[in-house]
Amino acid sequence: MDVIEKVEVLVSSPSRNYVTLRLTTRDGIVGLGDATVNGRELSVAAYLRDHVGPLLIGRDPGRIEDTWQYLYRGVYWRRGPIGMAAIGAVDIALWDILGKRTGQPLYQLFGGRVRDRLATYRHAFGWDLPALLDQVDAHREAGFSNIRVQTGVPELDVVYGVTKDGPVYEPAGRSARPAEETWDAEAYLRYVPGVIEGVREQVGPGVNLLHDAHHRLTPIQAARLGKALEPVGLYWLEDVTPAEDQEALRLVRQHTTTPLAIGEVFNTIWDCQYLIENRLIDYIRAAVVHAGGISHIRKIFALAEVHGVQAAPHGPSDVSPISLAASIHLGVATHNFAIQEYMGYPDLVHEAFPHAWRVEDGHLQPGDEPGLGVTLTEDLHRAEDYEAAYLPVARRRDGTLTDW
Ligand code: EZ4
Ligand code: CO
Repeated sequence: MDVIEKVEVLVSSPSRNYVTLRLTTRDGIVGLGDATVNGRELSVAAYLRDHVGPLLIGRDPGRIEDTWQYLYRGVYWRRGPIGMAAIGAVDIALWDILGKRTGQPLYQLFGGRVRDRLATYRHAFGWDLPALLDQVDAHREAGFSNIRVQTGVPELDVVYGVTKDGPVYEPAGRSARPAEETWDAEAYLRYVPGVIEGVREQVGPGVNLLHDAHHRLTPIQAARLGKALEPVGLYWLEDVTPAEDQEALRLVRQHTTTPLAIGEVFNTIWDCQYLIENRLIDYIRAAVVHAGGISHIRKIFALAEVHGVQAAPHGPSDVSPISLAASIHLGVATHNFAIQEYMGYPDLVHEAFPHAWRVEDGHLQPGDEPGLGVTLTEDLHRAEDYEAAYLPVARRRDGTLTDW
C-alpha cells in the first residue's frame, strides 16, 4: 500500500490569488488540488495546514471516499465554504493520484466519455450595447455559440460583470478592504432587458444567450425580469435572488418559463437538495472546488439527474485550472452535464498551471494525460506574491448593505 507522505499548501498569485494543495505519496506520485475561495484564501490555507494536512500523513491515497467521509463526517463543525473547499482540494488531489497510478485520464475512471466534446460559455460585457456586441462578435468569431451577456447601467457607476476600462473583468480587487458599489435594482431592471433584446436582434436565433443577475433581485423583481426576457429565449437566467432563500425561486418559477440556474455558492448536496427535488431550477451551478470535490459533486449531479436538472458548474477565473480540469473530466463523462462556464485566465495563470485540457472548436476537451493532466510551474507559485484581495460589497442608494 502506498501512503501520503507530504502535504504542501501553496498560496500564490500568478496575477491573481490561488490556493493549491500538493500531495506526494511514498511512491512519488503527486496529486494536485484547488482550494481557492476568492477573497478568503488564507482561511482555507490555514484550515488545510493546521487541521487537515496532519491527518493525511500516512493515509492510503486510494481510500478516496473514506478520506472524504473522515474529513466531513469526522468533523463535528462541518459544512461551509472554507471546510468544504479544503475537503474538495484533498479529494481532487486523491483522484489525480489515482489517475496517475492507473495511467488513466480521470474521465475514463468516471466511466468513460458520454460525449465527444463539452459545451462551454464565455463572457461578453460592455458598458452599452455597441461595446457588448463587439465582445459577442469576438467570441462568435472564435467559435463560441454560448455567450453570457452583461451590460452596464447608465444610472450606476459600477455593475457586476462589467468593466469600463479594458477587455478583462475581474471582480476581486487587491486592497486591504472591499470596494463599495451602489446597487439600484429598479435602474437595472429599466435598462437590462432592452440591451439583451438588442443582442438577440443582432445575433439571431442561433446563439445561446445567458445572463447573471448575481443574487441581487427580490423574488418579484426576478419574476419580472424572467418574464420580460421570455421573447429573447435565454439559455438561462442565473442567480436571480440570494441563493439561501430557496423558496424565492418557487415564486419566480410560477411566473416565468425562462430557465433558471443557481448554486455557485453552494457547498454540499444538502444546499442543492431542495431546489433539485422540487424542480425549482433547471441548472445546478455548484463547482468542484467549492462543493467538496469530485466525489461529492458527482452525488449532486446524480441527484440532479433523477430530477431532470442539468449540471453547469461555475468557472470564473477564481476557480483554478486544476479544478476546471476536474470539471472538464466530469463534463465529458456525466450524462446530465450541460455546459461548463469558462471565463478564461490571464496568460500567467495558464503558464503557472500547464494543463492538458484545451479549448477546441468552441468546446472544451480534457486531454488524455493520466489524472487531471495539470502540473505546476514551481517558480510562478511564490508565497511573497500573495496580496489581500476582496470581492466588493454593495449598498443601496440609502446606504443599506445589500447582496453584491
Ligand atoms: O462573482 O466567481 O458566474 N459567475 C460569477 C462570478 C463570481 C466570482 C466570485 O468570486 O458569478 O463572477
Ligand atoms: Co454567477
